[in-house]
Amino acid sequence: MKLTQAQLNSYAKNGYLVVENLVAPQELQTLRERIDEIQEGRASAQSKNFVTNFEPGEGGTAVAAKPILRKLSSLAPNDAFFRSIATKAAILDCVAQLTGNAARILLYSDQAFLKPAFHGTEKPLHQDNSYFKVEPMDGGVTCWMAIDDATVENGCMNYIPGSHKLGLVPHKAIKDTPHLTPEGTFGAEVPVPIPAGACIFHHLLSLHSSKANNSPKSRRAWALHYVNAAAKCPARDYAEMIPAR
Ligand SMILES: O=C(O)CCC(=O)C(=O)O
Repeated sequence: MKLTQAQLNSYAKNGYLVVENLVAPQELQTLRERIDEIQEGRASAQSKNFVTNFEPGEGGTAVAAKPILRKLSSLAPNDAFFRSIATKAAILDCVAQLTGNAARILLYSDQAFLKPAFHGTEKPLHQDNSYFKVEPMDGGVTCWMAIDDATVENGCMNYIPGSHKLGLVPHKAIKDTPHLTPEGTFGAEVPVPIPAGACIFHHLLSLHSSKANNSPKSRRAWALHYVNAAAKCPARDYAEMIPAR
């Protein structure tokens, strides 16, 4: 899949790019079923080494029926189906073109961000590279995949267009949370609603956030973090080299 010059220009200008129809309806259905299976602690899911984080106040250190799963990490290295989606040719094509057209790509982390109906706290404004420390910073990209329609009401992504040109801005830890956020004002956040099956590719320096889901609709998404093989990525969770296309 070849991105058009207009798409490449838009990514260079804004620091993010929406590409629709990258995941087929049947694949989306299986993604939803697999996430439900993990959330509900069914046997086949429990044997896998997925990393789970629960909503604050909901409690729980193991996958259980009641606690609200906020984040689920390391799906691709632990499950062949998730890996097959993370290595879809059309996605890798986009990653390669947005990170310098390297012959090989590294998938170094993946995180499903789950906001069930009426649940899901906000993810404060941040740049991904405040966590990942990839060098060079444009050698990597995040692919944020909508598993449900992501709308303003259920907590879609928000971006500050052009903020990837600011460089890495200092981030501070938010007390009693796992989150980092920068101090100061950086311009208006623009909501970017996308339909299920679409992905937003964002630069590791793009400032972005998502708001709480106060709606009756679920908002499940999967963030896939890639670098080209030449980039250094000290904070990676795992390393899976995959040929770029
Ligand atoms: O999905 C969300 O709510 C936040 C995701 C995010 O911040 C990211 O993918 O970097």
